[in-house]
Amino acid sequence: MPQVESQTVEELPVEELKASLLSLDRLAVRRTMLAAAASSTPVTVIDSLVVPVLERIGQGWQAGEISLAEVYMAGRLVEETVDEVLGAPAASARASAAHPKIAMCVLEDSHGLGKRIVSTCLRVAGFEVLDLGLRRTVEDIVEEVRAKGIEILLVSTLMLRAALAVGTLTRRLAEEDLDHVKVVVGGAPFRYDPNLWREVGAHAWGYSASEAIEVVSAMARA
Ligand code: B12
Repeated sequence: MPQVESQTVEELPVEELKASLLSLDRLAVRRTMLAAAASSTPVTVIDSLVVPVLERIGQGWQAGEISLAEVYMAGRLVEETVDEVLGAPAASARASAAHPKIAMCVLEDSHGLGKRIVSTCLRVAGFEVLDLGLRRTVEDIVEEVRAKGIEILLVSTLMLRAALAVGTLTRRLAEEDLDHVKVVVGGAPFRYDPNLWREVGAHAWGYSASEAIEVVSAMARA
């Protein structure tokens, strides 16, 4: 059974957070997330509380029980508190000559919460991550990678169409002699289909923010 200091993952207040988000109770959302973070680790709160709650809300929307406006507001309320839960990145989280140059973007779509959380967690873990933003096209990214000398590119995609565009991205990087760049992917389509990352030519994928840290740490050591 996964154990997170004094609280097990099963004890995290999933229903409480979901109810607070759906009733737009900003103070209760903040209180619940910060209380959970105080008795477990910030990354666990994200991976085992916040992401599953947003997923449940998304399923409620698919089932026609929750409106898109409620999904939107839930995302916004989480965004308001997420940096506080994760804490400020350590002063040591600066560019280190020993670290490869890392960047993160959202390809094509506008679901920005995963990028924000993963890049903050990487910064907390001591990596500097250049933010290439949301709704980027394949050609934008190829240009940024070349201009900025990126060595590890993290791509977050939440829509299937965008996940498939990673295939075009890896092909274009190879055509431009940038195939030494390691492409790491994550987001809902890769969670639904565990073979998709290989099919689109990525070097690795991560299920969660903690897996993103593991993958990047292994690449930085290699
Ligand atoms: C919240 C949400 C929204 C919010 C976005 C708020 C925001 N600021 O981001 C709003 C309401 C705006 C929205 C809009 C839409 N959405 Co929406 N949305 C969601 C929902 C419910 C949760 C996404 C989320 O924020 N999760 C929380 C974050 C933290 O989780 P995450 O992004 O998955 O990130 C975690 C991991 O995946 C991983 N990770 C993420 N990226 C990366 C990258 C790397 C490199 C690594 C290693 C790891 C990693 O680490 C993170 C932390 O653990 C999902 C459902 C789902 N299952 O994901 C649908 C979902 C993504 N949306 C969907 C759709 C269809 C839409 C809309 C088209 C709806 C519409 N009709 O307008 C629009 C499109 C907007 C656009 N053009 O981008 C679909 C996509 C389906 C598909 N096949 O493409 C989903 C899957 C819902 C569904 N099941 O139908 N959405």
